[in-house]
Amino acid sequence: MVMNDQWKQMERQLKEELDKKRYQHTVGVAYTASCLAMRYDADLSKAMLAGLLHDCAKCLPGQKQVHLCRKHHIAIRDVELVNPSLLHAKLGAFLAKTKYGVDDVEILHAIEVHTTGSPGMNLLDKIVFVADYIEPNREKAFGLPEIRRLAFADMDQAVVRILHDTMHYLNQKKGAIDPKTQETYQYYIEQWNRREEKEKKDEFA
Ligand code: DGI
Ligand code: FE
Ligand code: FE
Repeated sequence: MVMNDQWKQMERQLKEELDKKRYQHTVGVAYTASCLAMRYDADLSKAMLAGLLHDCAKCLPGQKQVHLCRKHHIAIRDVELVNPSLLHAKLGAFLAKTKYGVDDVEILHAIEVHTTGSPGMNLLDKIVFVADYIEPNREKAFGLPEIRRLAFADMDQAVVRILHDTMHYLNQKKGAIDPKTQETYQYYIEQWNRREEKEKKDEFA
């Protein structure tokens, strides 16, 4: 399905829904996700589509996002009420399904968890999560060149690094940390430590 008429129609619609920078970011994430899918043998079409739609709710004003979630019975947690920008991930998954006609549950899930991540992310989730952070139009995040290289060398290490840097950024900014972000971070740090221990053990075995 890569780049067929449905794709072009989605691009047109997104161009109207998003501001120019966000649209460019969105296309950047789609292509970066496709590169990661090539590298890690994931489904190319799914990665591109999830990347293209991941921020489809991002440019709606916060209060509108809250309103739409309530209207469609999408649960809002306290931290999301204080930071409605966190809502664009789950609202994005809802719009991807209802407005853009995507019914693939894996794509919808990757969109839903793209901001906080989630413990036990599958490959597609990780691809979108990482592509969102490293796509070529992103410039501000610290240490990007290294994370970009890492993303294509060792996906799990890139995930840990992104979560670590995001936590650091949120702590410095004194932004409310979503318990889900914290939980994801904890999960991947523990997984990483286990992997390192095992590698050490194997080395001396
Ligand atoms: O939508 P994008 O800007 O492309 O990227 P995103 O959906 O990952 O959102 C990025 C922002 O979300 C970034 O500034 C970090 C922030 N974020 C991630 N986890 C949390 C968070 N913000 C708050 N307040 N709390 C979190 O736990
Ligand atoms: Fe986003
Ligand atoms: Fe994004």
